[in-house]
Amino acid sequence: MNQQGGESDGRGGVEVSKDRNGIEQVILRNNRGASARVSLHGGQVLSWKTERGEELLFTSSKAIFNPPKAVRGGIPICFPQFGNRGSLEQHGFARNRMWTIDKNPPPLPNESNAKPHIDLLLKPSEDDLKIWPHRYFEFRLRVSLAAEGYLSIISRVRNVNSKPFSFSFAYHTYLSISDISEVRVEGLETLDYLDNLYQKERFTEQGDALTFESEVDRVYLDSCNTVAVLDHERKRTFVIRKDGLPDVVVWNPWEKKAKAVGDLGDEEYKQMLCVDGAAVEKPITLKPGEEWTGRLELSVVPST
Ligand code: TA6
Repeated sequence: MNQQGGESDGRGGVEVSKDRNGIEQVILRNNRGASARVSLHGGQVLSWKTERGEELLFTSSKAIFNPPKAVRGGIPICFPQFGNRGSLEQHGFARNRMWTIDKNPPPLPNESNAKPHIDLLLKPSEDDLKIWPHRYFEFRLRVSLAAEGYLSIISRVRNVNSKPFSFSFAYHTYLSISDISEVRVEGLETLDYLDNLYQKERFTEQGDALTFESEVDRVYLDSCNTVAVLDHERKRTFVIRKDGLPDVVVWNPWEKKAKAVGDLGDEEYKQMLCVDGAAVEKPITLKPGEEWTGRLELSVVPST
């Protein structure tokens, strides 16, 4: 068993390598052959595969793998700001920074170290403190892969010794789907949502599952902690479980917006859907010494 929970049979485990730009990335494998890949750039999960090697996350064919821009796909971390309301760049700076491997993280309660996992750490640079002053934070990220193949991401943000500060957050999760017309989302029925297409005006979702016929860019508020994304054609359902993340962002750019997004193929809106565990409407406030934990667990199950 190596220090990050690698398994003895040599197939499961943790491997540190570099991508084509020399950026370090970590590959997690479980004993059944499932895998996940995390880049130290942005702490971004870039891949999550089943034991049959099937990719479950979307990555644009036009993705740019050159820092500081975040790769279009996988699970970029939006921190300390979700969206473009605020003084920071869209979705904050964490996804555009180099993280480090945290070799001696504080213990995580209720989290087994036996699973292949990696711990990453982000602290504010001098430049970060210029654009987000007096916020001395430590952001610890744990990505792990369970024996059953589900992916777990745990964020811990601690106010080290600053005055109280607030932030918004999202795991910007690009799910790979067969076709946007074949997909529905369950678990958001009857919730209120802020609609980005109508200046974040508040609406209420009707009573049945969410399906897609045009651009959707919404923040569903105070959702329950489980949301399901059913892909009828692939006969599989993504199950998204979250904790510490009251909101759910749902985004599909549809045809017109997809053409306007330079690092997204014109037709690729059909193969992706973002369903993000998030904390947007009510930013999280931390007093000195306080720590927030946001957990996300993604699994995929067969469904008719
Ligand atoms: O709601 C998700 C969203 O804020 C959309 O408005 C769209 O901008 C998307 O994020 C992608 O943002 P990005 O900065 O990654 O291009």
